[in-house]
Amino acid sequence: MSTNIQQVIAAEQNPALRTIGEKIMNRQRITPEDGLLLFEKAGLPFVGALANFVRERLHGDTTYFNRNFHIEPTNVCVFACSFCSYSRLYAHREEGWELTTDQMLNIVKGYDGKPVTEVHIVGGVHPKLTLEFFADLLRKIKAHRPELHIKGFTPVELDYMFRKAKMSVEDGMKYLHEAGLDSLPGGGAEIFAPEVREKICADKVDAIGWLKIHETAHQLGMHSNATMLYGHIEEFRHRIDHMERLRQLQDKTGGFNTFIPLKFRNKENDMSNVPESGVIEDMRMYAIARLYMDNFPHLKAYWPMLGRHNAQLTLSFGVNDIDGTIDDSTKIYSMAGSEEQNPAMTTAQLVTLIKQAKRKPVERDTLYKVIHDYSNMDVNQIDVNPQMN
Ligand code: V47
Ligand code: SF4
Repeated sequence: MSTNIQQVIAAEQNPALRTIGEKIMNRQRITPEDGLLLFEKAGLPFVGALANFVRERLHGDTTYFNRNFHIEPTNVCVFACSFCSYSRLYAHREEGWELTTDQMLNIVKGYDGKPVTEVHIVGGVHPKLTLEFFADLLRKIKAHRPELHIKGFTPVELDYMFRKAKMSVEDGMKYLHEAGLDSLPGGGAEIFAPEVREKICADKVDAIGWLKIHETAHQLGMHSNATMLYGHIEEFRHRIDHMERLRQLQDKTGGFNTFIPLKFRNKENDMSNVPESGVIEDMRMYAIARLYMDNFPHLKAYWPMLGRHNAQLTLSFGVNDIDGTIDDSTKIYSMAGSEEQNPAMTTAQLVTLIKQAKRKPVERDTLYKVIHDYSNMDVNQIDVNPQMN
């Protein structure tokens, strides 16, 4: 493996890129300037080979997925992010949806007897859905199925809930954690740089607020993920600034599990005039993320956003996780024009997708504990065993 990567580095014409390649090979951290140079000058074969080298050094061929479903309590939202195809303003709430606690509990009960390990709860910011409402929901889900991991709420939702309840971030996070919240998903981060944020999501929690909520969760012993919405009006330097802020917080807390670059999709939103990135740029984004985020154990390609075939391709460009079965329980990405209009994959389909990429499919829980290694299992065996679907 190392001989190949040495050959790739030696064959690179640009001496500055060769120096970056050597740093990566020698486990040295690359700087923001190095990251910018990779975005500006490096071809996909170069960053791709390096990212694959790092991925295999960390995880070999292991590629994780999980069995999960989403609950989207509402798409009514007080904010008006211009990239969002999913939300409806409070003034037009009759066009949106708003689930009751019983309806959400019934969704959870619909998975009784099925081997899901995680529920992902995220939605719009509805002014009437309070901290107390969500704490009650968490308690009821845990009372029904204590072992189900609840990954829920972005800092956008949390910041609004805490402020309305007049609670500090510390007290609010502690309260929800005690009610049953296990970890935080990565959403709401978008692009941290204020000059971009004010154009695409001016009124919601800023970078400092987002990072503070994740830091507080980490201090409570909770884990979380981080995302970056890329491929719209941001410049490469904004991507580096975003990743650098996350890398610094991770140095401090070690609480992030996964970094998830999210490709901007441009259907039915106020940024439909902005073209979507192409596949080469997508793969370069994943590869450079793997090289830059050296203290993030995992890099995830979220298949409902990227489409399953491009998600499969990312497995050669640094990615070691493709998220879960989903079971057609999320609308954020289909409404934004993803090719996955009804995102759902069986365990057998996920295993096949990973095996086709010549990787080793491993089911994980939210915290990356191995649940089952499918590398030596025939996919037909999965279908006949209902416990595995
Ligand atoms: O913050 C909204 C993004 C995010 C669009 O932690 C869009 O495991 C592209 O964060 N085009 C929420 N992206 C989803 C999210 C997430 C998803 C899956 C797994 C995890 C995890 C987290 O969705 C938002 C925003 O960045 N988003 N609209 C759009 N048009
Ligand atoms: Fe609301 Fe989230 Fe959509 Fe922004 S991205 S409008 S905060 S649902």
